[in-house]
Amino acid sequence: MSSIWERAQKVMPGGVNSPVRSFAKVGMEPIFVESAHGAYLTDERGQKYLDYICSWGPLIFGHSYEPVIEKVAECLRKGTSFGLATALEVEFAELLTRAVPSLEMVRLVNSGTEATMSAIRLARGFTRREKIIKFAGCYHGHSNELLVATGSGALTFGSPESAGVTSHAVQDTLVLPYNDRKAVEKVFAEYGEDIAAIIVEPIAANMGLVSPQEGFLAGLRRVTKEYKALLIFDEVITGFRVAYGGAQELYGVIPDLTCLGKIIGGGFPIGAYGGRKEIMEMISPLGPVYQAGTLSGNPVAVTAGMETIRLLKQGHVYDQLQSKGDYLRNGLRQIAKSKGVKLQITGVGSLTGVFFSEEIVDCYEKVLKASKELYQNFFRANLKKGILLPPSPYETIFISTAHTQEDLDGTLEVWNGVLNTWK
Ligand code: HOZ
Repeated sequence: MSSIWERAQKVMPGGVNSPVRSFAKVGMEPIFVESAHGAYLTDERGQKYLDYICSWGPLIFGHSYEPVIEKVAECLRKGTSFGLATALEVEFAELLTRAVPSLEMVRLVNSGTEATMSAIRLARGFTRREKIIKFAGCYHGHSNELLVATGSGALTFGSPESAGVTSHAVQDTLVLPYNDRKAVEKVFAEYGEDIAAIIVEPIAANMGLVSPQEGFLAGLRRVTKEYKALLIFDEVITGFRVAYGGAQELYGVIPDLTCLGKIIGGGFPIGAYGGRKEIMEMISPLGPVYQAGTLSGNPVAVTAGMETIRLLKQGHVYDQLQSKGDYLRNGLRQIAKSKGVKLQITGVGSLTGVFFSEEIVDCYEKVLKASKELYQNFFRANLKKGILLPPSPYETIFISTAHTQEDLDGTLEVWNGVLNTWK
């Protein structure tokens, strides 16, 4: 009988259902997960790993979190999809609009890609303009117009511009360097009246982790207001991750539209976009911007998301995650310094980036200059010791509340050993 990996390659492109799950770039077979609990994954061979991928962000409380699972189990018995409205969705929309400063109204969809794609259409419909600005290295899902100079899997596999995307589809997408306010102002001075929106990850988390420089987000807010363009925050990763109200709460910059996903589904497929009422009322059935979905707002994802968000509101989750993140980053910084390894460690709260580079990494260009090969070595050495990092430097390391002090200390011990024999 052939191995799962052999079977997978015969029936799925690259043996996976999303490129980031492939370990091809690190010269390995993917991990086929059998089960996961808390901060740990077990693969089909029975090998256990401390997981720093956390499903790429949704699992802020770790895997199979009992309070969420219980609510979902209750919900399943009542039906899994109706294709009709529910009181549950209303309650969830109320919860989201109370939590995220920019949301007056919200529309649920099924993924982050759908959320960003729909927000762009809405911005164009509302402003009656066609051009959009995105930043190099930001990844907003895989819709045609946003698949330009992207990070994440597209960059890992060497296709930041995808085949199959027509030049027509991206002719109105202007790509600028992240953290470069001047470049934004210049483009607005030239095309300001034609620009519908800027879409940005307020903390870029798909090219490793790159934080916004002081004043960058506020600058985007100012220039979009001046030219009556919309500012869209893609908070699919940062929403409910870096603060209860997302990066917009953390930095005090309120966009016109916000895209959400990941955490708001509590481990189930979901997405959402929302913002000012006058903009959201452009969406069908109220307005002329069409967008729809059979499974949108399905009770299972909504139940898991609602319980997750309720639990996030209680307790001191964000303080806890911030200290865990700082502990890991500071620990690694000290280890690297003591061994003379040139590392840049970036991070906000439970999001961390590791770049093998001598210079500060604050934009796509510098991300590309950091050593991909050294990161890949680091990944492989960690995996051998049971620590699962993202298999690409163009992704982010995630911590959940399930990562214990013991887990973090164990990780630092491994990093100390790995960097001991470095060079
Ligand atoms: N944003 C996620 C990784 N950067 C997406 C996960 C995926 O592409 O499968």
